[in-house]
Amino acid sequence: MGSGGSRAAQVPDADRIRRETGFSQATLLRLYHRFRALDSNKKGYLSRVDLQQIGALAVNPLGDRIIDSFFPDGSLRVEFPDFVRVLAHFRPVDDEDTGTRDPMQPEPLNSRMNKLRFAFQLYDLDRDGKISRHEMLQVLRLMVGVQVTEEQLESITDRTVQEADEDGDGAVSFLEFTKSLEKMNIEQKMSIRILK
Ligand SMILES: [Ca+2]
Ligand SMILES: [Ca+2]
Repeated sequence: MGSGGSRAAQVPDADRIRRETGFSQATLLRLYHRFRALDSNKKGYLSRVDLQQIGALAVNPLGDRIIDSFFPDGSLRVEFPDFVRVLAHFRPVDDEDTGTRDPMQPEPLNSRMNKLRFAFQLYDLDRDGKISRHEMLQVLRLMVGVQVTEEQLESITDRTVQEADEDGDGAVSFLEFTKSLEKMNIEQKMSIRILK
């Protein structure tokens, strides 16, 4: 790994980002090149328009929501560490895991729980910790496409909320969300290959 060190040195803050995200040195370097290529007029950060050039997001029905999650707190620019941190949620499990994780370190960003947290906030637009019926409807509208009538969409929404809503408050809490997705292979669904 000796020669890799000097190359990765080009990436600002490389060691810290690697520890935090679990990306290998080589992947981090490639992501950095990708970041710089997406940065249309060499601003040093990415705008919304820059991110819309990522093909995997352009074809994803929730692509716009995912792009939103690069901009917490209404900021308009994504710096490299934030770019990598969001992408780390989509890092396929087992891709680069060495199996020698330090138990004192925080859970990796691509763990099942962190992927679920990330997915949950794509639904929970007002961030009150619950997916309301209305929020569920908006996501399902993005996902089911145009072949479904408004009426069918309403009934799919009702069924989806009812199936997950264990305490009967008409909304889906994070716990209810994780339970309803228990049988789903979220690790696989939430893996997007950004480098191709
Ligand atoms: Ca909500
Ligand atoms: Ca509930």
